[in-house]
Amino acid sequence: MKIKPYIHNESSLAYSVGETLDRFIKKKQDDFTYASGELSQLLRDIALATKIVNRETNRAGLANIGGAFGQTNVQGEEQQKLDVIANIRFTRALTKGGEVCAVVSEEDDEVIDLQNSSGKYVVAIDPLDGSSNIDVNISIGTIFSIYRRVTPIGSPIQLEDIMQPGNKQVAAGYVLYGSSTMLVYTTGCGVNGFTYEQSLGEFFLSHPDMKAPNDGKVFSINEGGYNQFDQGLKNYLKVCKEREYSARYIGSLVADFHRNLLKGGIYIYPSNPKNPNGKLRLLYEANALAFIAEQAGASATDGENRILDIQPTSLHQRTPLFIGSSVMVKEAMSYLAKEKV
Ligand code: P6P
Repeated sequence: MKIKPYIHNESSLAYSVGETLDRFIKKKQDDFTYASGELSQLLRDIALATKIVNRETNRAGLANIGGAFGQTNVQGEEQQKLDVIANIRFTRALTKGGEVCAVVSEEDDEVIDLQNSSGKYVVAIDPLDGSSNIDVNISIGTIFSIYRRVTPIGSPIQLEDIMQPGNKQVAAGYVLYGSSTMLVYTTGCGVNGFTYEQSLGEFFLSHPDMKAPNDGKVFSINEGGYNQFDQGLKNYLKVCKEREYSARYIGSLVADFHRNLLKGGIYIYPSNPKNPNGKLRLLYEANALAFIAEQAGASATDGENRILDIQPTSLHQRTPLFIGSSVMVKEAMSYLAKEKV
């Protein structure tokens, strides 16, 4: 019997399709000797739900699942049908996956106890951020944070399992349903981006080891609220305009964040009289993107404090958000600080 070694060759006849998300997760798990595979399984569960939500967002207009659901969520925001669908898809996938004991969702007033006290993880998620953009075909996103529960496995979940600062995240990610669908995540060892190949139903590694430019020339803020901005913020925006930076604001956090992460820039959602703590939510928006930002060499603050160090005090608490290239975030904070002295 003849045996010959397989020799991988990049034949133009059969080009390599690249590394799938599944293989990447498995390979990274092998890097952690203590890893038992539950986090890997949880990431795969999220990826599965993402594929289903991707399919439904792509055909919303055709399947009569666009438009308003007819109720408001705990935020007082009008729920879109896809908000509700996405929330069901992710919660169901996390329940069936068996690795999660509790979910905090933008779409649910209370903590969702998955009745799985053996689950090691807690997930905080915005199932579909920017969903008001669905009907006008603008990019939307999913944002998620993963924490290890702090109370004993097998015991009922406690509030302390949920109210953890962002610096306790074991993983975080976002999905951008845009011109292509991308999943970007970190487990604390850098940031990697995967692009969804619809025809194969797989995510493939397309953006290995993502690093944000230290500085940038793009600022993302809704200047409709300019008159209510703090003077320090007005002073910073004045400098951006004097330098002829580009104003880019999509109205979809994940899309603005992703562009700034790749190209350099800062996204700002400040506090204002209508939203004294800003609009964005700490547990399932700011923390996840802040973890990813810092892992990619960028920064995230509330204008004064590092987002990841904020101790949550309520489930749906909001926070001002200054996130993106570290030089830009630092300079913006310096202008805010000058006005406070
Ligand atoms: P505004 C979407 O509702 C969202 O949470 C983010 O995705 C987006 O950046 C922001 O709010 C838009 O808010 O007040 O500018 O319309």
